[in-house]
Amino acid sequence: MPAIVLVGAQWGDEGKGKATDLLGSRVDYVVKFNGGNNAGHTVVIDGEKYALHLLPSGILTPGVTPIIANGVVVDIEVLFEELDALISRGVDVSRLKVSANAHIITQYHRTVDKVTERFLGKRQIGTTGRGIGPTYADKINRVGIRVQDLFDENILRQKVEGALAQKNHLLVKVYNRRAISVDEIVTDLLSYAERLRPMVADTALLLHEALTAGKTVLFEGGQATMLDVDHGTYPFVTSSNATSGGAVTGSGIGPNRIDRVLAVVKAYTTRVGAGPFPTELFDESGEFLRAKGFEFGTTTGRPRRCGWYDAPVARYTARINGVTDFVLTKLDVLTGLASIPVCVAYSVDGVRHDEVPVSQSDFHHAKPIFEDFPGWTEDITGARTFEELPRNAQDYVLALEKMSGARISAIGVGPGREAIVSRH
Ligand code: 2SA
Ligand code: GDP
Ligand code: MG
Repeated sequence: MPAIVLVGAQWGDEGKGKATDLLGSRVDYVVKFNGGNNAGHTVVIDGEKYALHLLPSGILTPGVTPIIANGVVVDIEVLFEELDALISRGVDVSRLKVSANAHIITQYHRTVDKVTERFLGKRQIGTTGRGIGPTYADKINRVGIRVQDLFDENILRQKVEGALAQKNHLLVKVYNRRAISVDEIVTDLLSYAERLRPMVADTALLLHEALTAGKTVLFEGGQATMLDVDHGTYPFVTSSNATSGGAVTGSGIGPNRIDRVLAVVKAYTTRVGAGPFPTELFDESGEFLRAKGFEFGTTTGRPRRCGWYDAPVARYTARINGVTDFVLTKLDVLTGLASIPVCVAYSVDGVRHDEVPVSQSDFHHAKPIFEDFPGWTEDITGARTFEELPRNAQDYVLALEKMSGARISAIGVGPGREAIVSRH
């Protein structure tokens, strides 16, 4: 399997970090192709917990070359902080490559992210406040700063001037904030240039050469399908393409290079931030999932909204991404429930919808139609084969597989690296 894309199937935090880490020993390159330090991936190795934001999870696997590709937005200060934290824990980070075409998150992007959210009031997106949206907006508006700009002070200054002309107008006139100085930004960015220089590469060329040489490359999606700017619950989305298509534009490989598309899906659903979420629970079942699944944001610590599994969302994900396999995570969290509801379709104003409705207003008003499955009480964290799972857990997995449109090839039964059931 030379090129594998791994994406989130729901609204994020499905356990992509752990899935990537698991595949790590079988791959040569791990590529982050979208998003930035809004991501939060937790990987537990031998009881030690690693929380990664900007760096690809593959950085934890010895021998793997981690790549931050062109589709990523990079906060360089955060990049160095994360690298230093890993270095101090003995992780070899020397292979990391960063695309010369990746866009840079600056102080003004973070400021604009926060003031915009405040300004939106009740219509807030609930962003992570890391400057992600404003940096992608500048990219599309053609006033972004790219990694390669750090190595030419004249160009950098011109670009920062261009970007700040608009930003300062907005900050001063609309948001009543102080103007940001060009010098301040240029000096800050230049201070990172020398340390960054050896990591900077033409990563599209590097990946082309790697794939041509038969190397295995894993493209690790940040956020998830329902947060994708085109296919998610717009405007309650992130500002990048978190779906498998993003792996192509976000890294510079051709679509025909992709062999497998894995989607990581939780055995229930969570969401951070605002936006529609039909199966959301507001009762003690939601509390149960939050407490037992430890559903708090890795980046911001925010409590995650929790709900039951949504099969139409999984089917939508299978279709939009061309999913070949699902990795089902956190099945262990459901242990102890007498019965487990699964959303099989929606009712919108009394009309049944078997698929995710294209109209956002319909999705906002969608009421889940549930089917109940019997639960189990046995501890499943030690199971390593499908047969070792209790019958009701097996039946739950098989039912999800049937409804979700692709094979479930692996099942997470605990946070640790080893807590996985493979189905070949
Ligand atoms: P942004 O900051 O512009 O990308 O926010 C836009 C929306 O995207 C959601 N979003 C996320 N949802 C789940 N997990 C994310 N990463 C962190 C984690 C989140 C955290 O892994 O736990 O720590 O809070 C993530 N990143 C962005 C966000 O909630 C907005 O709805
Ligand atoms: P990501 O953003 O998709 O990488 O996911 P996060 O790391 O933000 O959130 C997933 C959380 O679930 C992490 O704390 C993982 O350690 C944990 N996790 C992953 N797989 C499993 C599993 O199968 N069972 C349990 N109990 N926890 C898991
Ligand atoms: Mg996460």
